[in-house]
Amino acid sequence: MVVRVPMAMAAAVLLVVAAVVVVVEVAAAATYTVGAPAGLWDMQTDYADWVKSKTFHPGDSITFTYSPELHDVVEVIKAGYDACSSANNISAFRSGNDVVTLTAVGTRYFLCGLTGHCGNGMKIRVDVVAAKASSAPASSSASRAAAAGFAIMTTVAASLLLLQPAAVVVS
Ligand SMILES: *[C@@H]1O[C@H](CO)[C@@H](O)[C@H](O)[C@H]1NC(C)=O
Ligand SMILES: [Cu+2]
Repeated sequence: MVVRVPMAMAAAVLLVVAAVVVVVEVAAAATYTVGAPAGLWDMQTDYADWVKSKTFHPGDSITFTYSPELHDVVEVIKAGYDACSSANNISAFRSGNDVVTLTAVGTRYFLCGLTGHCGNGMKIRVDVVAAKASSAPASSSASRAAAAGFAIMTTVAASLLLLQPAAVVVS
């Protein structure tokens, strides 16, 4: 079978493929509301249990949602987390809707600075792992691999078209 494809069309196909690959990458960044859907940033939620079902990657973000009259959010280092101390904190939030971006690989620690709350379990440890080394769902990895493979195949095909614009034997 012989197909004639103008160079402009080959270029358009390349652009579309590039756009699809970009969309797939952007869609990979996730936003999580801490404790949701069963809870929020409160005194009831088991945060160790909440993080267990999730894999956080650089670029993802977590949102602490709570009443500022009842709680706050303090980011601390491991020592502060272990001791429930916000004395040497990294940062503190109290808007009631605090968005924290997990910018890099590593472990982040947050607690509620109100007296007794951290001791009652209101603290969370978030492990941020590299996207490639993750246990991401197979479908997500597979679709990314498929998109990449498709982009490579299309690039090769388009290159052939550019070298030989008259006609290309497709099969
Ligand atoms: C965070 O640490 C600073 C000192 O670096 C302290 O003044 C502040 O009270 C702390 N914030 C909280 C909420 O504990
Ligand atoms: Cu609290």
